[in-house]
Amino acid sequence: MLLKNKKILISGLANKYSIAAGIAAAMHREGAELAFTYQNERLLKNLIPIAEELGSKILIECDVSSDDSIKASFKDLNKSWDKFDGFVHSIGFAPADQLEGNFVDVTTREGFKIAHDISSYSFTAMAKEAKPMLNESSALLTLTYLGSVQTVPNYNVMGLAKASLEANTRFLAASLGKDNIRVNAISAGPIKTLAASGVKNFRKMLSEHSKVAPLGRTVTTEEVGNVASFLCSDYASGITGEITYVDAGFNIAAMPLIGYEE
Ligand code: NAD
Ligand code: 0WE
Repeated sequence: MLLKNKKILISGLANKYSIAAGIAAAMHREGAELAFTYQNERLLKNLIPIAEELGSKILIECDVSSDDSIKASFKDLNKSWDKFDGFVHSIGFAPADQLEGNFVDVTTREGFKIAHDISSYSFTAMAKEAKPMLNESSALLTLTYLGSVQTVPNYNVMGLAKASLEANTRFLAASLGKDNIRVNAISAGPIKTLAASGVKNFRKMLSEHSKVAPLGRTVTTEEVGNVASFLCSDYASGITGEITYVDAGFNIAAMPLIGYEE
């Protein structure tokens, strides 16, 4: 039981395919007490039965595009939890028109602003509001993607936002270290979630991934959840500011082995 006696807030659970759902299930299995935020009423419908199964009755609306909404959600959480032990930030967004076509042609000032606001600044904003309620030896976690450090077709301005999110992870780790609050990120391989479902040629990306990755396959939300549980547990007490890849090894391979075996 990695997370016994830990209270952890989970954001970004849109449906059962969400990475946040795999993380919540693993954390529940490891003994954590959970609370959830959801973006809007529409997504609450999917969340209710999942939270119920994971023994949580704390469901709070939080639209990270609004400071007022973020503030109100932590005030709301405070009614249930006096103190807690960390949160998972599993939120990313860019307008759909930013994620298709040639980077320099499709990227706009407004698209850039929204991608960075929702996908990176929101992590800082949540840490700011959570800080007064966080116990000693808390842990914060976010989800990033390889597009932060290498180009990926169509990922475009989301790659820049993820680069910002990874720097955000390091600056938050430096900032909160004196309070013994750790801050880490998981860089997950591609997974067919709601956010991925609108993406052109995503199936092709999954099959390319399986060809290159040393493990010869993609990863599951459960595998991401297991690493998330470890990073938020006291077993990871010496790890902060780190980007941990959960991608079946894809990021270390320059090309597939296929055709070069003896
Ligand atoms: P998902 O669609 O299940 O989750 C994305 C979540 O972001 C949703 O729950 C949505 O409600 C939330 N969100 C968007 N705008 C918001 C706002 N203004 N306020 C509050 N919440 C908002 O997809 P996912 O793939 O599980 O994505 C979770 C995280 O994992 C994202 O940061 C994504 O970039 C990252 N990630 C995904 C993959 C992948 O291939 N699916 C790979 C690596 C990293
Ligand atoms: O971070 C992500 C998802 C990012 C995402 C996806 C969407 C689609 C719907 C952010 N905003 C939106 N906005 C929408 O309107 N991933 C890592 C998954 C992903 O998305 C891609 C990928 C991969 C991988 C987009 C293009 C290319 C590759």
